[in-house]
Amino acid sequence: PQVCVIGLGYIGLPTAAIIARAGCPVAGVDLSQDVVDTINRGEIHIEEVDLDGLVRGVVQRGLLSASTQIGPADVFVIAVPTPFEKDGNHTPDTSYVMAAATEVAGVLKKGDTVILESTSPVGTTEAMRDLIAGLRPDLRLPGRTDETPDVAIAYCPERVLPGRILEELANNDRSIGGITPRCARKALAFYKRFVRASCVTTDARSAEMCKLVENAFRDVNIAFANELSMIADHMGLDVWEVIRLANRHPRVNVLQPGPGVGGHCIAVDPWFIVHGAPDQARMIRSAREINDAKMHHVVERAEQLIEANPGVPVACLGLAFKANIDDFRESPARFVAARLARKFGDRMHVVEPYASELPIEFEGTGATLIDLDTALETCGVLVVLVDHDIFRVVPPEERGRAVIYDTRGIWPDVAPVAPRRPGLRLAG
Ligand code: SAJ
Repeated sequence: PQVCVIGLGYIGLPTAAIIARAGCPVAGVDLSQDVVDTINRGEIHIEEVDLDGLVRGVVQRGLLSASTQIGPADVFVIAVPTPFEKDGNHTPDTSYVMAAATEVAGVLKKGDTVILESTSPVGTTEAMRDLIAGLRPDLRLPGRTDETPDVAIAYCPERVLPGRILEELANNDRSIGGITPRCARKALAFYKRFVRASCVTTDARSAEMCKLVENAFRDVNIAFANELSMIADHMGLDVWEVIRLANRHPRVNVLQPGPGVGGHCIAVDPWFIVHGAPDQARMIRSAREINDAKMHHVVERAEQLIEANPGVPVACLGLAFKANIDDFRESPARFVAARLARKFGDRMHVVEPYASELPIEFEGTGATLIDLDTALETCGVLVVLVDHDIFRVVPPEERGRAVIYDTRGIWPDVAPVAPRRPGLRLAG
């Protein structure tokens, strides 16, 4: 089939490339002319392991091309962002999905399949179907006719980890939710072309909820670890030691505390559940609040430590939202470092091997980007914000004299005592 992938970002571009590799011609559509031009040159605008070679190959073989304009296809895959509104209620913003569906409606023909992949609130796929129905009264749409519908509509979320996207796109199981069972079967036949793992069919609403539940599950578990770290801080306990011990239980697996939860999924998706069932989703809401509060807790603790060591140069280690990636968006490390930079100015330094310059909000603060060796030689206070491998392997003797706040627990020898008294080391 001719495939059209709408949205060529972190999910859409790798998905388009993998479908093309499986031999289907793919037309990618994106709003950005820059993105489109880059892909048509066989290049990529995002960082992802092995994606550059794959995209170059499928573009050269004529299997993938990009455009700002949509054209006819047999299968449409929508992979556009679904943020939430900054209105205080975290209202999901499905306007990009609906805009994409409007474009699809313009070129849709009998026999086509439309698949939504974007993480979406429960009911979005049906809302998309209703929108298309309004725009295309000439087509019989699934769930709205007793006769065989003219097109199939399904929801099929991805569940890939940044840094492992290509591998996980092919090897992770998928849930495929059809508006009707027939829609699910049509989408299943499509995914079987490039997914090696199991594809499980269900209804669209269950598949929507399944994606939200996966990320809420992780958020709640990280919130448990972050709450523990704040309890341990209050009680003067070593949270890492307590977790190490507890995890020796065969049925306990506490996750790792950190400076908060970042990325574009785990800190967002649980709100879609809360928004859909505000009175019932109590723990899921608390988890979000706890993980957000952890960022402020870390800022406060770091401020105390820095103030207790007047005049001493400080290095924040890491800006990325998690270890060993170059993605600085929605990053708690970046939030903490920027707050400290604003407060402590040119005493502040940042070490981020994955960055070539500091993000915009550091401008005018006086803070500078330095390398790890310089930080270890010149900074008397180290605040560990990201667990990059390169930080993990620094031996104790190279950070011997520094006062350390290790929010990720990468250095087991660092005592996790809260900085209630000047000069004490802390962690957690
Ligand atoms: N984190 C901790 N402690 C931990 C684990 C993670 O503080 O023990 C933090 C990380 O540092 C990071 C954040 O949580 O700031 C999220 O990182 P992550 O590795 O848990 O997840 P993401 O955002 O990279 O990818 C998640 C994955 N979802 C789940 O594991 C349930 C991925 O499979 C999804 O496809 C992705 O969200 C998505 O696109 O929804």
